[in-house]
Amino acid sequence: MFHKAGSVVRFRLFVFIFGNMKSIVLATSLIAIIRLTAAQPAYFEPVSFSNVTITDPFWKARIGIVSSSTIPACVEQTEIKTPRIQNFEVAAKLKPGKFEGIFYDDSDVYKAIEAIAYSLRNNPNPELEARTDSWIDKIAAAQLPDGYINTYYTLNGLDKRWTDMSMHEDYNGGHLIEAAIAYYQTTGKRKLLDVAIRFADHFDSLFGPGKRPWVTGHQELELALVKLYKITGEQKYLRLADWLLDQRGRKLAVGYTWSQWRDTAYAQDVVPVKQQREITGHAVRAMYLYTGAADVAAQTGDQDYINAMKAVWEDVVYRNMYITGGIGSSGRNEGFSQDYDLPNLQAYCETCASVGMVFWNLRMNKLTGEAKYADVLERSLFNGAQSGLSLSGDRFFYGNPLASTGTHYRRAWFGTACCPANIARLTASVGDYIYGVSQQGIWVNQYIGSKTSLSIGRQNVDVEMVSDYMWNGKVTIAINPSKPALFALYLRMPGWSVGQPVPGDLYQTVRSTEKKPIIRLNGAEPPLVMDKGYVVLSRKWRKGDRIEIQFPMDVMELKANEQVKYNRNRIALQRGPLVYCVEGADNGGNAFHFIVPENTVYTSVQDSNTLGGIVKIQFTVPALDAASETKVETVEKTITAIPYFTWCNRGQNPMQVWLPRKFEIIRVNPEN
Ligand code: FUB
Ligand code: ZN
Repeated sequence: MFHKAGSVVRFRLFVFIFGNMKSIVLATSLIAIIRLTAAQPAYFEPVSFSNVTITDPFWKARIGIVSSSTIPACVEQTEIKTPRIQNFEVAAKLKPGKFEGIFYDDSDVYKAIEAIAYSLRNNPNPELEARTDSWIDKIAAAQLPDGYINTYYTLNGLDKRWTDMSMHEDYNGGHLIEAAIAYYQTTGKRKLLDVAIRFADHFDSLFGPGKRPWVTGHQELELALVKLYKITGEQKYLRLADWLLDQRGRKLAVGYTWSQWRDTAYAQDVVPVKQQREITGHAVRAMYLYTGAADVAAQTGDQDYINAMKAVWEDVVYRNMYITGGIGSSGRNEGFSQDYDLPNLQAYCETCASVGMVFWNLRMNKLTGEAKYADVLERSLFNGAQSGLSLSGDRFFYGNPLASTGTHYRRAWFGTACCPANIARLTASVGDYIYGVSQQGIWVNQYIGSKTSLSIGRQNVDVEMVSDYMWNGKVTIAINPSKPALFALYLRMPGWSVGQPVPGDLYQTVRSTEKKPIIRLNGAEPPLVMDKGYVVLSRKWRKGDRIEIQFPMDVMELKANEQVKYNRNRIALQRGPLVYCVEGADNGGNAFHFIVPENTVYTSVQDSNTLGGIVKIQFTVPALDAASETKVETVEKTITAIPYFTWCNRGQNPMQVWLPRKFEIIRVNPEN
């Protein structure tokens, strides 16, 4: 299986070999190049959102809200309410002034442009495009002749540039590259892409083998360079990404300072990436690092990266992930602390970290062909990440705790504003996560209603998925090849639908269902072959073939591993892919006044009038009679639970995900 970029590269290689076969030096470089392009180990290539039309009512509305509300909020904050664009104007000498804000603020401009690019593809908007063009003019004007671009250093002293790893010059540059590629792909305009290429070439001229050492202070450039390699076919960017990864943990980078966070575990810089087996430090840095490593591995086939990431992934999912798919429990380092240290009230769970989980798990899924990665992706996407964006689209969570006494609230913006544009770019491009394609067939990784048209070999296949998966577990997929064609359809069977919601033993079902997914092909139940968590339907497909799936939607009770002290004698509710919580707004202003005994009966209630239309879960259980938590006189009360991602859309409220079994632990402990 070869990627497009691989073909470009191979053509260049051909020209190179026959045009220049003169010296041993060239032959040596060729060996290095071949090593970087030979292996293409991915099981499938994800289908880009640009080839996927979302029809799913939930996700279509969500994408619409991003265009109509989130993007305007990002634009207003970026250009009008904060001096982020102004910094570029001042750096370009278009107006007088000084740098204002934080040294990584340029990245918010780039991330907003990336989100705008995806949004423009979903919802063309000439006015927004013109405004973005004007931003790009200012960015281009702020670039120095040598390709350097960073408004903080341009305005605060270029003599200090590239001396301090913690100052995000690399991170900002990575986001510039991602934005430039996205904008080019949507609009065909390459002004920003040329800025990004000049920046990458500038970086390449300074750092690399035989040049200066460097370790990215906030990983991001690695994954961006792989994207740049794919779009340009230029090997040097892939080599640079590989080299940057290889720099970590070697303490080679002498001659510059690390002004903040001298603790190298914070930046996953203790041991070389290929030897890493444990998750440490800052959660977003870690996610972007492993996403970049997976991207390099997908191009080079480097098994050492894959082995390292498999081990680190297990450390995340088996011991350090919240039931919501959120990660990074500690605000101290915005990241990981000890295994099983997963407090609820104090959970940090940055929105960007869940977004990063989605990025990384897609890569792991495609590298291994294993559904468990798409399971975790789904968990983070539907729960930990989506909770970061309000239903109105213009209010945001930075942290996503699993309990609140009512003090947590959604904000219009943040001083450090990484999360809003991150959740915007993820949501606008959610189509990236649905399908994969390989020579063998089509992979259905997420059950999000959509249409796409794929090529398998020389065969065109139209796919249409109608999905009520999220709320009622029902999915219909129509497969329409242009001519009858033999290939496999890989249907992910979500772990939650077959009794193992989360890989490993961090969370287990206390009460699940005996029911299994029901799959029908043209009305009959086909023989089912399972491979790595996928049902594989291999056959000659014909126009009009139709698959129907009904996933079991009984409410599941989950318990946490006993080592998670905060969740002892507590259960969490999950229905389909959604984790639920109890919020005061539905329960007389209280969320901490009841217990959930064993054998509680749950009823799922479709409610189109609440929170944009949800299925809520109701159950009648013993609750405290009075608001006073000292008076333990109980009555039966009907409690309503809502999907976790929808909480705090009706003002500040108490909320909890992990529900107590016993009255002794009913109070919320501030340490939790
Ligand atoms: O440092 C840039 C961004 O700010 C990180 O990704 C976030 O975690 C926040 O620290
Ligand atoms: Zn963030």
